[in-house]
Amino acid sequence: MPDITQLETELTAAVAKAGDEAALEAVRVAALGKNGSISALLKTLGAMTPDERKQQGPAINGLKDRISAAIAARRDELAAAALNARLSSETVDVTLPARDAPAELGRIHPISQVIDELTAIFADMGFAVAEGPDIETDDYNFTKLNFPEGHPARDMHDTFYFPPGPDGKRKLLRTHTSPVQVRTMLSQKPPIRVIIPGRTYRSDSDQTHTPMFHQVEGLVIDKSSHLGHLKWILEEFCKAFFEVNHVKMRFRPSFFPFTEPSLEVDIQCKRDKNEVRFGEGDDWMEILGCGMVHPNVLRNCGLDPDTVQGFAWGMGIDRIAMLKYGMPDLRPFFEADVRWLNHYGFRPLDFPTLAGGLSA
Ligand code: 2U9
Repeated sequence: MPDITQLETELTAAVAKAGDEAALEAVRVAALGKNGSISALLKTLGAMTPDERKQQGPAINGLKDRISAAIAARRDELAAAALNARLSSETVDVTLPARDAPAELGRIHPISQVIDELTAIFADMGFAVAEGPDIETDDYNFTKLNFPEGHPARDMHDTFYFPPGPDGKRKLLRTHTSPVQVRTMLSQKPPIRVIIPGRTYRSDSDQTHTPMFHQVEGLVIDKSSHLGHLKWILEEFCKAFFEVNHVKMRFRPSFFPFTEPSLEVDIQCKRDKNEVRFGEGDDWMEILGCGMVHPNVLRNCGLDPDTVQGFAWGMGIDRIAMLKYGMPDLRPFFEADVRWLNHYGFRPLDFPTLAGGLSA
């Protein structure tokens, strides 16, 4: 007769020793599987006399039940231990400092920031923002703006032209945002107060010029808008943009085909080694051009110069961004270097407003 007590002791010890689910399964198969030790004992019952079976049957079945129960209990224990190990390895340390959300990690390009800043300033004065296509017709970019045929700006060396279309006419990449003002005058009735920030293109590339650059132009058309209004607007703009209380500006006569009279505007500044400061000093820096819209331009855009008049101005966004934020070189603006952007870029949720501060 097999020693049931001995087998039970061995199996119970093996169950207790099983350190993981796989080892426990091996013990179960060795005891209760088809060829297991308890299954072998059960098979002996068939060859026994009824008396022997009466005695051995309950003993062997009792062993089977107790070992099955021990295996089930050990399985629960192992599962609980595995869960506890996982829970303790995956604990979250709630005392760690919070990491920036993805929306906080990106940076706004200085050009976008400056466009947002000047939009906020001019919106406060009642200006709307107008937009137009980068690809323009010769008519809107030059002819309607009073550029004579053969004007140097129309030259292939200065302007990017497309190959002629089916009508034989060549489109071009706008060389200034002025065609948007033409479109505005053709589609809206005065009074008009718009600014047009946008990309412009000229065939020019050196340390201070890139083939694509940014301009902002402004246009006011009304019954009696005059240079006094223009001067006030530009002074208010410069004070707000450069965040200073006073600016001195100097208006010099100049020439543009689309304005008459035309003026170039300098702003008082102080040059300190590599730094330029506005609102102080004895130096001057040219920052924009402006003038009264030429009567020919008004006529070309469907307006009567005897009943309406207005003024316009234009300036380079890249240049005023460099001046305001002390960026010495123009080229990195267009190099998409994330290290430069991390240094000079702006936090996305600090949107510039006049009330909240432009660049704070
Ligand atoms: C219309 C009528 C008049 C826009 C003007 C300037 C003077 C000017 C330059 C500044 C630096 C361009 O970025 S820059 O190279 N612009 O000096 N722009 S008046 O006058 C207009 C525009 C459109 C219909």
